[in-house]
Amino acid sequence: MKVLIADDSKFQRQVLKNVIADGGYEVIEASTGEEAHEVLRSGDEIPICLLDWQMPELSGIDLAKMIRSKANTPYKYLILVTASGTQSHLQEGFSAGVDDFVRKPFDPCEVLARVRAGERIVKLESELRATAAALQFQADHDGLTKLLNRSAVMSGLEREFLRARRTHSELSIVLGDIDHFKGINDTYGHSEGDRVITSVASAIRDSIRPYDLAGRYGGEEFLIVLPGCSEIAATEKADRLKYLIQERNEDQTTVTMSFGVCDLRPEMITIHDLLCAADSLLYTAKRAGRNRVESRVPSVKNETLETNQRLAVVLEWHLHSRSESDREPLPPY
Ligand code: GH3
Ligand code: MG
Ligand code: MG
Repeated sequence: MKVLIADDSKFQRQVLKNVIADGGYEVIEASTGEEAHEVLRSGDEIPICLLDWQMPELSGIDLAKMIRSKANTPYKYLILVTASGTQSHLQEGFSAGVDDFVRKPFDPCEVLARVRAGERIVKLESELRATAAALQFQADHDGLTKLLNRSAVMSGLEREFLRARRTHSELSIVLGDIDHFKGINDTYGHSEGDRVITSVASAIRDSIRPYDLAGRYGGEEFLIVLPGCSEIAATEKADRLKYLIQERNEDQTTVTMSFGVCDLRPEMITIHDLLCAADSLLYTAKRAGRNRVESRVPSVKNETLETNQRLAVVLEWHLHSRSESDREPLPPY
């Protein structure tokens, strides 16, 4: 474990360094408060700091206040090294965020004992952080697929919905449902059903960008939230995903999926308006025979007409109708 010693006296630094290095710690030295601040700012993970109270410009107390002002960082155990041990000095140190004191002239065994006490606290804090992170992951994620669970993906959608409305940016969602999944369970068993769900989830995870969100919306239904993504791009993404899912399962089971894709429109007031629109397009895909993507933009890859020509028509329609609140239907093929 690393220990920072910040002291402007070379002699004091050397004495402290000998004691602490002999205790099995890796010592990092700083000869001024500024240098110590720079070392800590550089991102080097140093959990224990011995700070000399009296340093020109940036004192140990100033450093302690700066360290404590940073929220959401791993805990640093701060030991103030001081020649004075008056009640008011101790109070000032503790209220600046210091954990412990070492008085000069110091006893080497006592210094080491106080550093070891710090190590225990830092380790406990780090275990606590790891446990909290694991619990948070469990609370937000689905146990089978490790995608976001329904409530977490809905919260994410709510956040992106509000952001997109406020910044007038694009937002699309993809609602996907595995076709005839009950048949897969009935024919091959529940564990094969679980494997299919997991493989769909991993295809989704591999298809999205780090800032996109994907969650298990229901048993075999998935919601993908695509911030900054147009309906055309989202439709193409769903198309690619549809093929990827088939490809990844073709050696085991025939798996197809149907998708409803929808973007945020001005008339949509809540996320439920957006979800309803995507759900109704998903329903259209199911009724139209499944294994397809439905949006208000036709799925380019599914069509047999000359793709480029059709894409030009779709693009023109899309650009033209974005300025109108009520969209015209797409020109027929
Ligand atoms: P459709 O094409 O219309 O979507 O038909 P479907 O059979 O996929 O849809 P339906 O809603 O009739 O059946 C979904 C089934 O998914 C029913 C449920 O038992 C099963 N299911 C839900 N969650 C899980 C799960 O975690 N594991 C497994 N193996 N099956 C699940
Ligand atoms: Mg289904
Ligand atoms: Mg379903």
